[in-house]
Amino acid sequence: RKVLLELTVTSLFLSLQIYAFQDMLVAENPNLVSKIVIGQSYQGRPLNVLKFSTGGTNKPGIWLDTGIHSREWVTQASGTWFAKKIVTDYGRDAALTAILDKMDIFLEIVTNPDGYYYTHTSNRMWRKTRKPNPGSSCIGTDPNRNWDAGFGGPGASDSPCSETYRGPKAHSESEVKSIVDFVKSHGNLQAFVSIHSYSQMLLYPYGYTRTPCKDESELHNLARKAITDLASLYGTSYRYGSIINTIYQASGGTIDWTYNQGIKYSYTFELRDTGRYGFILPANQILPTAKETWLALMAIMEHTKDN
Ligand code: ING
Ligand code: ZN
Repeated sequence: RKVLLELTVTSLFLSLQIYAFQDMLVAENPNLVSKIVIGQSYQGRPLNVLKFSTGGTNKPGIWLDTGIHSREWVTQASGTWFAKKIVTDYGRDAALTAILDKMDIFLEIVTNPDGYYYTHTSNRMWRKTRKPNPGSSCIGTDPNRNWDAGFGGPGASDSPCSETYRGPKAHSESEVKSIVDFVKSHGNLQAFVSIHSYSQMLLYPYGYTRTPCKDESELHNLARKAITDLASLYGTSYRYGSIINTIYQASGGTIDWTYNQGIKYSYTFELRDTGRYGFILPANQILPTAKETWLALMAIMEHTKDN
């Protein structure tokens, strides 16, 4: 019991450290990093977005989010590593410097903070938000079925007890609506990358329909380049393709909505592994996962800059 309590305290401390880390990064790099609070979670936690910008107004933007599903812990850890990588490489790595000279990068690391807290305190396998559902004892909505893209269609559930519950209506979850409002008010995002685990896949729209998206061939070729770069580091093998053809049909997904908003380079990653450890990926795989994923992200960001 004492060991369990200590583990809980330690991991809670580590999750709070992500907030402290973000503020420290801003304090240490005021000319490059700022923090935007785009809203608050159902339980009142801030929805923080790190903005990496070298100045200028309404530059084109690249969005990255991790942890929209709370149990996918390697994603929040990788997001934290990406933040540090950006400030380390700016001014040193020519490719990242060129990207940041032309575009701003937005990074939401803890996209589902109530769920993330819950995975540290009560149920390591929690996926959804933590908003109660009236008339049901089951809690939470799947924030990757809650977007207004094929909402309510096949590939999501209307049962509040399901892990893929779509919610009472599109954008009912403040964690989702806050991103929707941000995307609309920004108006110039050109890439949107939403990071999940696990399965080792790089996916593009659509998930709700078999109709290919109009940029399919470009997105397919860029995905191939990105996963080839990813594999160059440790040989990790990824599959790639549209959501519906590669993983399964899913309606109300994040990147189907962002793509339909006109953000051409809309992708979802499924990071390591392929199921041996699944969501409980050992900590010694965090750094290799973050480093290899960064190569794929760079491929997507460079292509976005040049197109
Ligand atoms: N997988 C995703 C899920 O939400 C996915 C797969 C990606 C669906 C993009 C729709 C859009 O089911 C995990 N592991 O969450
Ligand atoms: Zn997920």
